[in-house]
Amino acid sequence: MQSTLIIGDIHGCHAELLDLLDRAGIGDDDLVVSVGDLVDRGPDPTAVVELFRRRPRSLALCGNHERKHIRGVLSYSQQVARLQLGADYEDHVRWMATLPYHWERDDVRVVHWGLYPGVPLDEVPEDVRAGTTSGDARLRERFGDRPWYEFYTDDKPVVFGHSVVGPEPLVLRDRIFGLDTGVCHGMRLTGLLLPQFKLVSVPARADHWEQVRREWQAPVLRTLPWQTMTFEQIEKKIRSLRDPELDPSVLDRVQEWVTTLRGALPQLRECLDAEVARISETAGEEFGRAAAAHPAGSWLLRRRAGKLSPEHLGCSSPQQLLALASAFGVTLSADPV
Ligand SMILES: [Mn+2]
Repeated sequence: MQSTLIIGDIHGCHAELLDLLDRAGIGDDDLVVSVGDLVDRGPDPTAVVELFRRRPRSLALCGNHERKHIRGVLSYSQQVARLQLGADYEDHVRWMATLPYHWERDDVRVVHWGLYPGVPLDEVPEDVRAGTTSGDARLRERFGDRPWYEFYTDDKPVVFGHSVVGPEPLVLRDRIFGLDTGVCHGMRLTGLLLPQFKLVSVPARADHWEQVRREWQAPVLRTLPWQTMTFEQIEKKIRSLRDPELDPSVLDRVQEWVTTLRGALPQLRECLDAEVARISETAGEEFGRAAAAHPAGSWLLRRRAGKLSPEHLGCSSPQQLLALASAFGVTLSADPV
């Protein structure tokens, strides 16, 4: 008889996915359904996505993590996954955008996170089904601090993920199944095998997110547009990325880079002033024309007009400061990491 295996949040844990398919005895004719959150935090999102894209009898719902990629809202774990997915990233995200927000059959309902009990699933807002922050706000409005499933009284079983319930799945009244057992955090990957409604589960091979977040920190930081961010944005970014559990060395390097760049300002001010004085002397009335031909022309004109702050010389970003430095042949590192 054909089986259906509904799997909780996989989050890029491909080895455990294979373990689970094996443990559940899933063959090519069986149907594999993911509640969503195929990617982010785990070591191998590419293999997980490709498995669902290639396997004929498979289906993945859109989780809040896919939705972040689709909407281009990339926090740290999405920035990591974007690098992990590599050249195929855009293509995989286009595929994510085709995923449904729920799946329903005569014997079961599946959703990544929330629903309104008694309301048909396709009438429940997408963000509630996906479990985004805005969806959570809607649920709170309706149910207060109690989870939606405590209000679920239907006879039809409902399966969801999204909220880590611990290493063991949540089972209420034998028909409410919360399957996110935190495999990416070193707990377990859990599936529900139909038609028996039998729980199957395998242990995580490691606390993947703990490792992945460290391993990808430097590559992610390298992708940030440090040169064109303002110095203010850089300081803010560094503060927001400081995490006592992460290796601070990359952020320290960015901080040092900024300090070095800014440290060159007095020297650049001297260069500017010397050049303003020289051009004034040689060009006299023609200062404007002579200065405009200089690579630091706009700085010279502003400096002479008293319109440059002596502290930052009108350089609000590294890119501007580097341009000024290069106009005077001062060599500074353009790359922090
Ligand atoms: Mn999740």
